[in-house]
Amino acid sequence: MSDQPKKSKAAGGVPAIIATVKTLSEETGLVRGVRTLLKVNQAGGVDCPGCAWPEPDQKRSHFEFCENGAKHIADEATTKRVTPEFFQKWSVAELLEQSDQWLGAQGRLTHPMLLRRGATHYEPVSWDDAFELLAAELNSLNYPDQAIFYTSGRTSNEAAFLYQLFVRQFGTNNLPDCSNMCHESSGSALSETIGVGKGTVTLEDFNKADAIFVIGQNPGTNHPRMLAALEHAKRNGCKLVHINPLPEVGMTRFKHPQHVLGLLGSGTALADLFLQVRINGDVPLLKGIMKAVMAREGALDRDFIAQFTTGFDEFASALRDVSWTEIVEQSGVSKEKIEQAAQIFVESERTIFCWAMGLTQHHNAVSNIQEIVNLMLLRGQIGKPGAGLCPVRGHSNVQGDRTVGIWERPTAAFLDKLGAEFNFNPPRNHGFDTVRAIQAMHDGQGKVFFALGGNFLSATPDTEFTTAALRRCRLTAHVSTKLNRSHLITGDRALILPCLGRTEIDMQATGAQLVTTENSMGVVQISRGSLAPASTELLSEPQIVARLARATLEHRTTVDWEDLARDYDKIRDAIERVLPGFDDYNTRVRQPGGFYLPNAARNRVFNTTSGKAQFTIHELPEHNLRPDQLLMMTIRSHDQFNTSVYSANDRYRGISNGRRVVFLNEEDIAAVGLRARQVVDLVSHFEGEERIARQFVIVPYDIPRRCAATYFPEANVLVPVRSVAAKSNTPASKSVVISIRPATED
Ligand SMILES: Nc1nc2c(c(=O)[nH]1)N[C@H]1C(S)=C(S)[C@@H](COP(=O)(O)OP(=O)(O)OC[C@H]3O[C@@H](n4cnc5c(=O)[nH]c(N)nc54)[C@H](O)[C@@H]3O)O[C@H]1N2
Ligand SMILES: Nc1nc2c(c(=O)[nH]1)N[C@H]1C(S)=C(S)[C@@H](COP(=O)(O)OP(=O)(O)OC[C@H]3O[C@@H](n4cnc5c(=O)[nH]c(N)nc54)[C@H](O)[C@@H]3O)O[C@H]1N2
Ligand SMILES: [Mo]
Repeated sequence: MSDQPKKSKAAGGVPAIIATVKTLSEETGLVRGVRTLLKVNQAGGVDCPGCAWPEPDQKRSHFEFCENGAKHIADEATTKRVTPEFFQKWSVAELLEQSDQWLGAQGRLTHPMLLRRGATHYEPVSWDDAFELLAAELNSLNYPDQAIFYTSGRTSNEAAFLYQLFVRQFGTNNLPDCSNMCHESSGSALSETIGVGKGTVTLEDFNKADAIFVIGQNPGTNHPRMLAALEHAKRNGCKLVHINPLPEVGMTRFKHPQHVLGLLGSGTALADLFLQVRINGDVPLLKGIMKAVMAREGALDRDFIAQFTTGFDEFASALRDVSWTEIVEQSGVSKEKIEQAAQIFVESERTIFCWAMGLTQHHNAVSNIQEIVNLMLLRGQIGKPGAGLCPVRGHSNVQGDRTVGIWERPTAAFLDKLGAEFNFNPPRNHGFDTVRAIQAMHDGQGKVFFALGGNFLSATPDTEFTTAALRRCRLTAHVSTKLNRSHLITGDRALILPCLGRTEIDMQATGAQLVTTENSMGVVQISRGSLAPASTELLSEPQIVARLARATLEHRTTVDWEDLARDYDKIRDAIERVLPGFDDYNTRVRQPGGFYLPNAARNRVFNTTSGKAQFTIHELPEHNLRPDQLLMMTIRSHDQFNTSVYSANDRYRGISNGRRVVFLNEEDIAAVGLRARQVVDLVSHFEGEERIARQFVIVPYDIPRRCAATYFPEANVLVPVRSVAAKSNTPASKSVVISIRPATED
């Protein structure tokens, strides 16, 4: 224990408040900062650009934000600027030497910039010339599928809908998005088993639940407002179970920042039971819980199983064949603890299961989630108040983007409606997802890469492979708010197209516009910025898409792009005509709190192939680690938003001034003959290939044997592009096989 870092005792509380005020005052000047924050997540205000956790339908506290939401807002509302002079001073090669943190800290992008073929520096370019250049490159392709159009999940419904319309009028379904690396596994798992690719609970259900399981998720850092919902549930007598390789601080101790004055105690111990599962030990663990549940008299909801499900008998018989020895050995959790979890599950009439990246980024990620579905079906815990499935989404509008058509595998029904509304024939072939897009660029099939937000290079796996892929493109173009590494690893030519952020006033010819987003629980709501734009040159995302579409498609298009981009109400009218559930979109979204999209599974209507909820059978995962190998997960620190790194600290885990760290169990450190704080190289192993990440510092930590943790994106070089989840094709960035060597210079 002695060598382990000193962790923070409680998440939230006074240190969180101090950190909030500090971040905001440093970045934006205190007055502008607080004014922005007071509008965050208020009805009609700005939707926090951080996570997708919902706001209460009624009774919003005046502070519906969190320490980390404040950092994300400050990151966007900063008063620092990246101007043409900045690019004149710094060559691309010099910028590449800088850290992600440094790049992000330079401020907001102010002007469209062009990197010419062979040039060392970006130079300013007019918007018209930028669109002309893009149009010329796109129109010179042999066929539309040579272009790739990526989206990150901050894009509004309006921008996303226009974007997919443009891309499909251009002639391709190559619409990879960050979701492919995020909750795609949840979507695949749930569509197959319950007929809807989304969760089935609302925030109100959290107030009614008797038990909430949080598995493979670190809400204290990534969804801090969720802790308030958990604390509230707990006060109502709800039991909380936390399943994670790490004892994440938010789940073990939490102080509600809004109760700051009453905060002299040590905070609430949120989790009643903590199961310290091994990395990727969840399938065996869930099978264990199900075995224990099945063994308890009267535990099954036989009526529900008979009326609403199919496949139970085969499922039950396969489960009987799995032994407790395998379960305990592979999950790393004792039978006694598994029995305790089963007891909580059986005693609860209303249970919610929450999960995030700890389950979705493994080879068998879809199995992980389908085992949760199996467990919940056993007791009819889907489609009733206080119970259900809750994949906790990441980016604030990643769910909405998918709803309005950002998908490389669109349904025929959607394409039919889109084609009918805009009088064209959308392409029917499925397009590239993120991993296939990287491979296509690498082998020369993808030639133009366009990104609406995000940081493709740093977010994707196999950094060196992806670098080579992007460098083979003729043109790479990014619509962005902040400078990032994807602007520096470019095709023959590159464009940076700076856009408005969500906190800013979006003024168009018909007046100030609002945009809409869909949160993790299917609520569509307004977001309206209130700050003056970071530069007068910025365009809104819908404007950028509309002008790109006009320049590229000219008179080949059936869409009045200018009309849509000058009045977003008209975009919403079109969405309403194309998609179910958006009736009276413009009216209903303006009501306080917005509106819920319909969700059949919530009403026990299961639109699967059989018309019933499906039990499924899954094998135990196999790892076959060599004695010197470990299974590594890549996770987020408390001071980053995905690839935007705010500082090198991770307060809740006791880390300061370093991100190139590898968390290891003390016994493993000794077993491989290394010591705490030693500098090492990490080597990943996949199908005979090795990848190396150099100069990581060993941190002894409370983590199961044979497991390791590093930070994303520093460790992405180790994640092989071909190492993906079955069905969802999501990179298995939480199941990386590594070995560790004393550091060498390269
Ligand atoms: N502040 C902040 N907020 C964010 C983000 C951010 O970067 N910063 N990112 C946003 C986005 S896009 C997303 S998707 C979400 C991500 O939210 P999370 O999914 O919470 O993010 P990760 O840090 O990837 O954490 C995964 C958690 O799963 C655990 N875990 C890893 N492997 C396993 C496993 O095999 N089994 C189990 N049971 N647990 C495992 C890890 O220990 C960790 O606690 O957060 C969103 N919100
Ligand atoms: N190894 C590993 N890899 C991972 C993960 C992991 O856990 N481990 N997690 C994966 C997950 S869950 C996700 S979601 C992806 C994230 O992948 P991305 O969404 O591609 O990455 P972000 O870091 O969120 O993107 C940050 C950039 O978005 C731009 N930006 C910010 N706001 C706006 C805006 O309003 N408009 C526009 N146009 N641009 C904006 C800024 O320029 C900023 O630099 O990474 C994935 N990669
Ligand atoms: Mo995500």
